Amino acid sequence: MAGPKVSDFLLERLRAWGVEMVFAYPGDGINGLLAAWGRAENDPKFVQARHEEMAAFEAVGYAKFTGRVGVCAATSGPGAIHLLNGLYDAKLDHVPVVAIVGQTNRSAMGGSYQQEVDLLSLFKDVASEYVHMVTVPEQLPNVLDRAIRTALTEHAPTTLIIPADVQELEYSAPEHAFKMVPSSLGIDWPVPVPDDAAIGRAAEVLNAGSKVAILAGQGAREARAELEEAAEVLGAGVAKPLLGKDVLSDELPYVTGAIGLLGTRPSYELMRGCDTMLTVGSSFPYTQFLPDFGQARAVQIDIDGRFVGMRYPYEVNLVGDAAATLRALIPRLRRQDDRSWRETVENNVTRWWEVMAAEAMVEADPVNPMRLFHELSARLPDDAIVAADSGSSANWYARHLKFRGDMRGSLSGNLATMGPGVPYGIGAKFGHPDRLVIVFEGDGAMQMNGLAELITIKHYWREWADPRLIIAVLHNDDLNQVTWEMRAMAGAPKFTESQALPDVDYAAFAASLGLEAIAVDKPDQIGPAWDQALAAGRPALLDVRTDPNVPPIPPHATFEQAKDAALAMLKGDENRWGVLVEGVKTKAQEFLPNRSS
Ligand SMILES: Cc1ncc(C[n+]2csc(CCOP(=O)(O)OP(=O)(O)O)c2C)c(N)n1
Repeated sequence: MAGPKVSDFLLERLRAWGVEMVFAYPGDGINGLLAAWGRAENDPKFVQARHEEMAAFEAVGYAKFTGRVGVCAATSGPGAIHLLNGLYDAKLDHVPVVAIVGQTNRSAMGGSYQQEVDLLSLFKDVASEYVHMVTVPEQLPNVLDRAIRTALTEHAPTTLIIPADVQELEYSAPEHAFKMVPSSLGIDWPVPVPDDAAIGRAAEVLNAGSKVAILAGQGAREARAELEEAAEVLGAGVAKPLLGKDVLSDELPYVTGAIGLLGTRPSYELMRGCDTMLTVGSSFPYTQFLPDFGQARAVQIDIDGRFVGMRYPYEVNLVGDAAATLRALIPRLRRQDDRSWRETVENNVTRWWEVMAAEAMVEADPVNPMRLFHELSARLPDDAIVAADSGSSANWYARHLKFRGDMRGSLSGNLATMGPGVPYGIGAKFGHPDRLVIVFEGDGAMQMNGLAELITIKHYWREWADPRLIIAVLHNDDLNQVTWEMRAMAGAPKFTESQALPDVDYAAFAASLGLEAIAVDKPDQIGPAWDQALAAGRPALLDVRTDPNVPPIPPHATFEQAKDAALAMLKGDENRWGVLVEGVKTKAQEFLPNRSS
């Protein structure tokens, strides 16, 4: 009897690595693999997306929300090409994903054969950490194991190319022989900590300050207790870049929330006012939101030596595990007895949340998008998972959701691509079938990817222990983020041909798939709509008619940006009057009397 084929061994090896599912789409470049999947009784589980880009986003979402490696698979040529955007999302947000792709038979390679694309070149950039083609069976364990280990080590996408005919060869293991590369399973991690002298230099900088700001990114996720302790001792405030939104609870009075263009005013003020900065696990790129050069002395902690020392002139660059390095640092920190800076930060934060609540309740036509987020915030269970797409929803996600407990959240932080919202949600449900998952997405992103991927939800939701995956669509018939960016940055009016969207009945589409579908076009329907969706016992879509004239401009928008936006409107923006009214009403909330005092 013939032994297992290369494709059988590949699946066996994935199982041995603990891979439980592969997000994928078929094609004849991976027919051998599909046949093996049938023989393996679908273990690991083949999760069928509508499009390979969605399969890649699902793998990214799965990896982001579980911390495990995400695996996706696609056929040669067009299937492989479709994976790219999702894999770039993984690369830019530092997420471990392995892509397995087919290729034409070895005998046809180089012959401009049907669907033959130079995959090694195609994946060279996105999978720059590791991309290899398996051309003989003995290569397989090593190439697969290294693809997985490298993805986990470098927090990056890697790719494995297997020609169709190689998938069908009988597997033969590498021998104890010249030019053979054996391989073994598993990996155990070091916990790197900088040496004592470096910790001492960092402590000296931090102890010399009296107004300390901490910037805590996604690399600090496993260092929650240590961050809280360091912030307590130093009397610091903590700002969070978008991908670090779930690193520290927004209920802590000194956590200023998001930072950056989508960020909060207290984060902005924290960085404007500090004399010392400690960055942990973040390579937040927008220096204009950091202290001025020369204003603050700064220390950085990062696990990856390639990412320290840039973005700001740091005095001490510590390469180490966030939690372990903070644990080494904390005993060397002097408690800041003057708590006045901390009090200022806390007052700013208290005031900020009041402004957010007031802005959410400003009347709009028909629904203020901020209220959609605001009304969900208090209803979220402590272990909810939230994803947002790129678009105006990213602004409201950043500013209006108060994270606490074990909540997790993410979006396409660095690639900022449209379209990952729904597939991230699906990846999250496969990673955590027992947790509530919420996705916020614009109508443009729904038309781009989300609608098709609702079909994937219809296909699988009955397998999830808690079937609730709720998609909230910001239905404003506009590519609103672009409209606002053009107004604010370019001083240009809305260009209708580019930004106006054809109207679609999202609720009707969801209903046609058997999902709970709720249309909302009045503000007081929002709360009941969330309650209905949360109680539905099946996935739900909220089709919410949001007002495109509510400005997603940050509250600290510069005078120049405000002036450009005003000029844009004078140039004949079709939404001129609504925009001016909503902008003024929203902005006014900041200047109303302080209700906490
Ligand atoms: C793949 C991709 N194409 C284009 C863009 C540029 N872009 C960023 S946000 C946006 C508009 C999003 O519109 P929509 O999904 O309707 O959300 P809204 O801003 O209206 O809430 C566009 C076109 C992008 N980020 N990614």
